[in-house]
Amino acid sequence: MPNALDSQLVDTAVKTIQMLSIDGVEKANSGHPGAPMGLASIAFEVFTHALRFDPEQPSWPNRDRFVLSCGHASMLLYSLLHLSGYDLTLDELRSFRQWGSRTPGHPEVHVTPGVETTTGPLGQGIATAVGMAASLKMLAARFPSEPELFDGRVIGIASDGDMMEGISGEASSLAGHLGLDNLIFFYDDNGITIDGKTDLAFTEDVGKRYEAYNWFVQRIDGHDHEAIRAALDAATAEVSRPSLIIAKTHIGKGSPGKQDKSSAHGEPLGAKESAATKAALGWDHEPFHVPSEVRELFAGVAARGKARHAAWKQRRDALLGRGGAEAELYSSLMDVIPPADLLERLCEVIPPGDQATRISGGLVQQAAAALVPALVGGSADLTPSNKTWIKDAGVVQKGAFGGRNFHFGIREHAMGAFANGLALGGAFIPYTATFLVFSDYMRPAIRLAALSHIGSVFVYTHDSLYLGEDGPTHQPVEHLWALRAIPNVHVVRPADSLECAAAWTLAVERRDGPTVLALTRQNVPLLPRPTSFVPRDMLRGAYIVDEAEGSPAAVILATGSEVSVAVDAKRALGERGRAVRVVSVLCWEQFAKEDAAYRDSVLPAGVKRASVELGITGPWRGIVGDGGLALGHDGFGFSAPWQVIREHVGMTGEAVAARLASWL
Ligand SMILES: Cc1ncc(C[n+]2csc(CCOP(=O)(O)OP(=O)(O)O)c2C)c(N)n1
Repeated sequence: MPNALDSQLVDTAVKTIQMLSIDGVEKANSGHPGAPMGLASIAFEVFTHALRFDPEQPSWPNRDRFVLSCGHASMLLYSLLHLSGYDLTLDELRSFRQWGSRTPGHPEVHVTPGVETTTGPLGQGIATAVGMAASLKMLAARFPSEPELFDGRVIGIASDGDMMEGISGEASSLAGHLGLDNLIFFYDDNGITIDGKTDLAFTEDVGKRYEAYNWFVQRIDGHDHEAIRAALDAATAEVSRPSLIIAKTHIGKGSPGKQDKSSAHGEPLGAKESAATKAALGWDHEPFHVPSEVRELFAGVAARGKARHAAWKQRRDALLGRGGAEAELYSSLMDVIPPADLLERLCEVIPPGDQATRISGGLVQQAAAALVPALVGGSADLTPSNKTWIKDAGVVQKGAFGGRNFHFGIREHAMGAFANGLALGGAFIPYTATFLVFSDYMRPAIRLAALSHIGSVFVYTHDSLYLGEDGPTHQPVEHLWALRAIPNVHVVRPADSLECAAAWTLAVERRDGPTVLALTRQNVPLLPRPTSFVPRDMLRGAYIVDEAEGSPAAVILATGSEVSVAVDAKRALGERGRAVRVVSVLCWEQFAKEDAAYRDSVLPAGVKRASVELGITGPWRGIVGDGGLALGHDGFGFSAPWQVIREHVGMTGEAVAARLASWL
């Protein structure tokens, strides 16, 4: 750790951070100045005293990660990234919240160098940070010959809002259980939220709660630099527990009219208050001024980081130079390149005959895990139902991070964010698992994965009313479309075992956004395929699984368990002299990205369309168009054996054929 700096210089640096934040918000005439003003001292100490980073190479795998969970304080982060030497100019700070800038309203990981994760929806940041911390521990465990290769930490700041959100509790409980001592969070205990004082709604003892989670809890004055540094040092020295540093701070610190008021939270100070603040703090400079001594100070920090990075590279090169299993593993984790013939290899393991896609999916996943060491994950206490356990690969647990399986407990929301953190760690392809209906419990994390281009894989079994006796509380109806409605999410619903091989291929190969796998509880038949069938067509998202004999009177689009129903209906229609084509829609989003010629060849213009999917029909109507037919189920489900439900919802081959025949 560096020695304490000259206090005058520290004071100037802290004011610089505060002023940049005020100026950015003022210029944008929008944003949140209060938290950055109150957090400037903490952020300064984090970046200059604790954090190990190389601003010129922000993706150094063993960098310490900084996570601003209260993303609304984004100007704080942008100010620090600029001062620290990241590729973020003063002009970018001047363009805060403007079109095309690298300084959007809330931090976005794929937009700004140095931003580690997208934050703004409160609670997500700290939960994602837990996954990041675990990923570093898991990397360390994989390279025992170089114990310091992955000793990076995750340091973050969370606000009252973060602490109130349930996801932070789920994730922090998991972090404490796992003993993630490389995770250090400040809690900005300023007692203020938008509506007023926190005690309007929040009176618990957060510290005691975190102690109960098995965190090391310290309490400090968040404007006392010595105390901040001491707390960071103690947190760093702590082994076996994550750290929470509860820092009492003043929102809007230094503003004569707004300090400690909720009015400091979400609106610019305004010209008058801004001038009053600068006068009160003795800051007599143009907006966006950075004193040269502050630049120098941060340049020194950057130089230290660069040197650390260089030393780390030597260690890494030594590991690679030795060759052998660790070197090989390093490359396969850092450079995830799935085998070019992944689909073909996965097709080899599919079971013969009828099978539930959750079971075939599990078998295929085993094979994928053997080929791709980066694949790690777990279930929210439904492992035996989800079939997602990686055999002979061990479990990740406190003090033993070499495994590949997680027990997430019944914490779906945190599980989703944790997976995103694992993916952002840069070395793993994470998957999670639960029932499809509970995707609702993790939807915000899925949305952030999509927005942030994170390749998490979300496995959902029990994907329809056919889960049966558990009834409507457990039966997804709107969920497939609710997930498809999130931009950049790929929803993959395989129809049979062979399509499970395609599903996992799509999921593993897709690294720029999340993939949802929807798998059945009940058996589905292995579909017969024509000799002309090209397995790689499955990867195009939709393909002709059963061609019409003669010119088709209609194309039937079906997904998952309804594809075999559509095939049966096609046969029944054929007996009545009506020729239809059956298209399996494995992943509509993938199909939409295929070239127009392919799409037209599968779904020719001018041919009538019908859809068959056991869920809400509304969105399908846009696809089948005027005059089209959408068969599904618009309502909640039923508690009964699945075969009984199937009869009642009219999803047998005969019933579907009858409805298609009258429509045709
Ligand atoms: C999930 C979620 N709900 C609501 C909001 C809107 N929001 C932004 S900040 C905030 C609360 C602000 O209080 P606090 O977290 O204490 O931040 P501070 O006032 O200290 O800046 C709210 C409700 C949000 N960003 N995320």
